[in-house]
Amino acid sequence: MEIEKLIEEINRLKEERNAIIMAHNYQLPEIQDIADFLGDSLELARKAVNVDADVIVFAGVDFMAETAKILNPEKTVLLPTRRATCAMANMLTIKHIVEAKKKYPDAPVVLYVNSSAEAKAYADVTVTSANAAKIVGKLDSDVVIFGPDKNLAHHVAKVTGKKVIPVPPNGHCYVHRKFTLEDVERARKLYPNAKLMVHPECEPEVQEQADIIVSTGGMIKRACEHDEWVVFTEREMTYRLSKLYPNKKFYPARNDATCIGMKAITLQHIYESLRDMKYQIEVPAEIAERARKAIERMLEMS
Ligand code: 5XR
Ligand code: SF4
Repeated sequence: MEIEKLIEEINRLKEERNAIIMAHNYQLPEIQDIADFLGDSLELARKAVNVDADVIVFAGVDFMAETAKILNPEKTVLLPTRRATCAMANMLTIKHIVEAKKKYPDAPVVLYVNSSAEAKAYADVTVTSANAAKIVGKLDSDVVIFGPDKNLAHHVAKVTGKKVIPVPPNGHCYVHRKFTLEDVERARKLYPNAKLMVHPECEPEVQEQADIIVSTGGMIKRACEHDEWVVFTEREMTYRLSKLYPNKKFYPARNDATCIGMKAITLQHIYESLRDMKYQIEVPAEIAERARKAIERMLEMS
């Protein structure tokens, strides 16, 4: 189908199904352009609670769609393709958590929202990059089990002074791990007036060079502070920022920092997803209930 026709069909099906499209900031430009809401996973999941729709097409990766489903159990949540998955979330297995728990039975389990629903069911509390240090600081324990992002674990340990046990031992995001000090140097040479906004999933040595360390939601909030930025996160974030702030300049720190799971979704998938009502995200009730408790605890504590 031609692109105009595809968009027309998507809009027609959206009305027919009483559906809305939510898209993460890393989605392809053409998908960002048709989305009803854009944001990071938590903003989207929270937004989903307040919308009057029966169906949510979630253009993002599986753990984000699961979080939306957990917070909106009565709505139908569709993931446009099963290939939209997060390599970092997939690194953490229940076995990692159970084994760490055996070694440190009194340590609370703190999980980054970038984790599966099943893993969240084993967590005492979930965190985002923005509130991780604050929440760990508040917990009544000097040792915490933390996963799956080792870089975020490192940041939390540094800020709180607590002992942080990373699960798995080397969890990371391959997209954010691409950024190196050479990218920082090149950015400074090419764009001497720009400031650096760096995602906390980047390596600690890159984070140390940042002007601000922020999630994608934080990048949007804080871009107003300067006119020119080099952006150390998934490439499409610069599309999102440029659309929001047409008078500012945003440069991707690397053009090859793209997330395969995010990029697996196309307009064609979104159309088929609405046409065939696929792929429906289901979280078993018992897991959903436990995961929801960990998420709600985060919302209370942050
Ligand atoms: O998970 C990602 O790759 C992106 C992100 C974000 O900044 O948007 O980290 N996901 C968020 O849901 C995590 C929030 O701290
Ligand atoms: Fe997961 Fe990294 Fe992709 Fe985010 S960018 S969805 S953390 S693999």
